Parts: sequence; structure tokens; C-alpha cells
Amino acid sequence: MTVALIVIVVLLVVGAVLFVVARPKRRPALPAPKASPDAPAVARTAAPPRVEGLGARIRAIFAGAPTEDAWARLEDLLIRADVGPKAAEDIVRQVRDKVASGADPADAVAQEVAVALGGDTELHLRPDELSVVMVVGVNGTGKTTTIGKLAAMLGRQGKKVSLANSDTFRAAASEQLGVWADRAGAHLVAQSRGADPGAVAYDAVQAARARGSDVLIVDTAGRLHTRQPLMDELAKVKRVLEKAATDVEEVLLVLDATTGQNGIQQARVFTDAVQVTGIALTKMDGTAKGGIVVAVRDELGVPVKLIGTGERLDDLEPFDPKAFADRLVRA
Ligand SMILES: Nc1nc2c(ncn2[C@@H]2O[C@H](COP(=O)(O)OP(=O)(O)O)[C@@H](O)[C@H]2O)c(=O)[nH]1
Ligand SMILES: [Mg+2]
Repeated sequence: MTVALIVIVVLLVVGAVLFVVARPKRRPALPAPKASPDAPAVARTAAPPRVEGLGARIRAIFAGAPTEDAWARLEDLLIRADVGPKAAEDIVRQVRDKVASGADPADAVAQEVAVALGGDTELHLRPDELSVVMVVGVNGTGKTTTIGKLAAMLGRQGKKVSLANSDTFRAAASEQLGVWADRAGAHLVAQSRGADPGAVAYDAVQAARARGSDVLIVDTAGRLHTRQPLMDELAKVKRVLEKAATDVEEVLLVLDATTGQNGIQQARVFTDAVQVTGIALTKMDGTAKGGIVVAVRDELGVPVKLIGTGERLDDLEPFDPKAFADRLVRA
């Protein structure tokens, strides 16, 4: 009996120690360069090494005259930074032209990345009446968290914000949104579990109007294992919102930056089902591979509008292509 007790206590202590030791550490979004400039362009593997210090590596590649090998290494470097093969090829082609006419390679890469990321990156909300923002994406990407942070951001701009949850399937979903509404000082449109998502959306518009809100942000379901019914449900919620309000100003797709190319493939079903107007790229604090922003923009054809950098209320930034490209390449 006592022996069994001692064994259990020892196991518990070992378990606790392992838990503390093995816990992943958070990484900064774009860490300072760890210069190993002439690391060889290794073959791509399923889990490519993190690319850190893109700028330092670009400068190292072009330390001498630009050779064919240097251009191939630049393309490989961009791909390993998650830029995506197609965008990497385009960027290298443009940079070659610029360098041929005397530009600095790192500057030219920064400029081309900014161009690739350009377009309309602003959130468009109505100044005069209720704006509706619908938020879609796979479960776990950070929809609810981003909605909380966005509500806080809009609140700081003096807007009255209502939040509604049209994922009535999960009871916990509404509770989580309620916690974020409290933190952000937003108004939560309550609904009962199991209600029809379209009906919830309709009631939410009425409630937000009655309350005099400037913005209504609608959280949605993201269960992928029932893919087709989910897309039908989202399309229906959007139609109901359009009917109840004047329009849906923004359909934001939330994408987890740490999922790389897989996340982009998954996101495609959403861009096909509901016309996505902007991307919120979350967990940029969890990846050193900022190039994913370029791949997302290039492969989904939708501008990145928001960047999530953590789990706190103010860890959301409006996306600024030029500042981002500079930060990526100067690192
Ligand atoms: N590090 C980090 N974690 C995030 C970020 N956004 C969301 N998360 C975390 O991702 C997890 C899933 O978020 P949640 O909002 O519930 O995702 P949802 O299922 O899409 O609504 C939670 O643990 C969040 O705290 C971010 O920008 N950075
Ligand atoms: Mg959620």
C-alpha cells in the first residue's frame, strides 16, 4: 500500500517536471538574425528549417557579383521563408531586373514583397450606419480571439461594437465570445444553444441596431469534418445578414500562420463559399516565417488586413505591407 503510494507520488513529480520542461516557448514574430550567412541551400523537406534573418542571408548571397547560383539560392531562401513557389519565382524575376539596373538586392526584395502584398488592406466600415463583419475559418485558427481583439481595436476608435455567435452548435463557443465581449467592452447578442444559425444572425442585426451599435461582428462555425454542410451554412448566414442589414461590409477569413501551405489549401473552400474580403493572419508570434503572408496574398488573391501577434487584447495590428516587407527583409 505505502509502496504503491510512493510510486504514485514519484510518477506525479516526474510528470510535473516533464510538463514544465517540455512546454513550448513563445517566439517573437520576426526574431533578430542568427547569422550563418553561407548555410547551404538545403533540400526542401516536409518540415523545413525556420528561416531567420532573411535580410542578412540575402546580403550574404549577393556579397559578390550576382551569379545564376545566387539567384537560385535567393528563390530557395524565399520558398523556405514560406513565400510560396509561385510568388518566389515572380519576386526573383522582378528583383533580377532591378539589380541589373543597379538596385541593392535586399532593397529590391523588400520592394517586390511590398508590391506582392499591396492592394487594399484597409477594413471598410460604413461611417453612417451599422456595419456587419462576418468572420469565418477553420476551428482553432483564432476566430473568436481575433473577434475579441478586433472589437477592442474598434472600441479604441470610439465605435460601439456588438458581437454575435452563429456557431450555435457548441455551447462553449458562446461563453468564450462572452468573455471576449466583456474584455473588449463590447455588447454580446445572446442566443440559445441549438438555434438556427441564420435566425441568430437575423436577430443579431436587429439587436445591434436596437442598441445603436456601429459594428456587428458575427462569429461562425468552423468544423471541417462536415465540410459541405458547413459551407452551405456559412453561405446561408451571409445571405441572411445581407438581407437583415444593408450589406455585409467585410467577410474576414482567419488563417493560422503556423499551418503554412496546408492552411492555405484549407482556406480555399471558404474563399469559394463566401466571398472573402480580407484575411486575418493569426499566430504570427508563433512563426519565424513571415513569408507566409506573401503566399496567402498570392495564392488566395485576397488582401491580408489584420495580423494577430498573441493572445492578449491588444495583440492585433492593421496590416501595413511596406512596413511588413521592410521588417521581413531587414531582419
Ligand atoms: N499565440 C497566439 N495564439 C493565438 C492567436 N490567436 C488565437 N490564438 C490562440 O489560438 C487558440 C484558438 O483560438 P480561438 O479563437 O478559440 O479559435 P477559433 O476556434 O477559430 O475560434 C486559442 O488558444 C487562442 O488563444 C495569436 O495571434 N497568437
Ligand atoms: Mg471560436
